[in-house]
Amino acid sequence: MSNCLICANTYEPFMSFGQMPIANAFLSPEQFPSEYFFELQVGFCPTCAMVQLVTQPDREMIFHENYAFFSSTSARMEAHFMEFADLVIKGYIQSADPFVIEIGSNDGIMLQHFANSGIRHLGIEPSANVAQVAIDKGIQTITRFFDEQLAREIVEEYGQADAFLGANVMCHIPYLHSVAAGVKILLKPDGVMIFEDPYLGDIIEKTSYDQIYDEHAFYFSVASVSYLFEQHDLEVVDVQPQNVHGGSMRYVIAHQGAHPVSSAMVAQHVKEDTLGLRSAETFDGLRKNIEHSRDALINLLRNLKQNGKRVVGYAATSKSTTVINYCGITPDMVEYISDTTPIKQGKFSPGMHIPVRSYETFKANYPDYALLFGWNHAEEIMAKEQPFRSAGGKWVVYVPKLQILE
Ligand code: JHZ
Ligand code: SAH
Repeated sequence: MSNCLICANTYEPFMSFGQMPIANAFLSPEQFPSEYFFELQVGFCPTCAMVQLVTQPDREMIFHENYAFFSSTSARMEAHFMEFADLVIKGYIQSADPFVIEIGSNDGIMLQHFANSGIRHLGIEPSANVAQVAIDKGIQTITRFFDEQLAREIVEEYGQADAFLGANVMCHIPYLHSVAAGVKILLKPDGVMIFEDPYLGDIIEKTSYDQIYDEHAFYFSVASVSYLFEQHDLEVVDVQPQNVHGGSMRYVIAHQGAHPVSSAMVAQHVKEDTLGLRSAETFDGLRKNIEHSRDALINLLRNLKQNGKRVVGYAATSKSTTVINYCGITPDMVEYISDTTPIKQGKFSPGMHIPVRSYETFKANYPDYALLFGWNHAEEIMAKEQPFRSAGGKWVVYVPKLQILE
């Protein structure tokens, strides 16, 4: 039995992935002996509907000055955050001298659009190396973790905000009550919080279990997010599904009663009941689907190895750490992983220690098969990798189900 981080009631984990390393802790051989592992377990709280990790490593072990994920590694995501900023500028900040805050602002992929438009802005980004990239672009950034205490300090120094933004960060923060309390203090009376994260409904529909790793403390639904904010006299007034990171949901939050609630909100609640997002049986089904997905992938990789095929991984994503370690994918099955991020290249993948090599290595000598760890960027990647296919290369994709694309 564990205690829910949102409503404090007890719940049972529905699945353990076994011992897992930190998803973004790419390492060198001298670090192998001291590599950190923890039991990755996930549970569903029947009281407030929140899906969550049972334990999460300390935040300083995950987010620090050598954080390996830089947001601006995908052209599709660059375009997505330009559209997000544009929506906020045109639709949500009407005051004379608006002030916009973003938590988890990373290398400035979204805030750069506010900075370039001369809008008062502030990024909150605890991982110093990625924050520095934003600072170098002229984006005002504080290198700290956001919580209620920091919210008080910001109000004192800068005043309240018109918009408080976050993408792929809220689900990373176990102390969400402190964040919500901070938002309550920080938002102007008619201000909005807008954030997006991978959506639980998509994870269940696609069996995209690789979204489950140390960084993701929560797997949100409209039901669980509504429950959280109601505790702080805030409410979800709109939801907008997003076609990124394998299916995300954008939530618009406001002070209770300050904005009308959209019909999309009402419709999504109904849809979630149909999807069974409040029912424990759904998660038993998810566990079974995850086990089938693992068996199918590992059998295929064993088979390819027996037939002497060369397989390499494409994109050393955080998600790949769960797939590789849960399925037991070893360096003799996957020769190396190609990745465009300099800080990951020359290192080894967490847990199974598959080498990470530059994208140029992939282009110089195509393998027989590329295992698409960046399946959420499939459209962007397939478009630029036509030459690989023309040369006879095949893709192995495992979400939503195992497929070989010739
Ligand atoms: P991508 C991270 O997840 C971590 P990850 C985090 N927890 C989260 O929620 C999301 O981001 C937002 C490489 N790549 O975006 C670059 C190529 O090599 O799926 C990166 O190393 N070639 C915050 O890590 C990695 O993929 C390419 O053509 O699962 C990024 O993977 C492309 C497009 C990417 O995020
Ligand atoms: N918004 C970007 C970055 C997501 S990565 C995008 O969608 O691509 C998540 C980021 O949140 C990391 O850079 C991490 O350092 C940051 N983060 C983690 N905990 C945080 C907290 N409590 N407050 C603010 N940022 C946090």
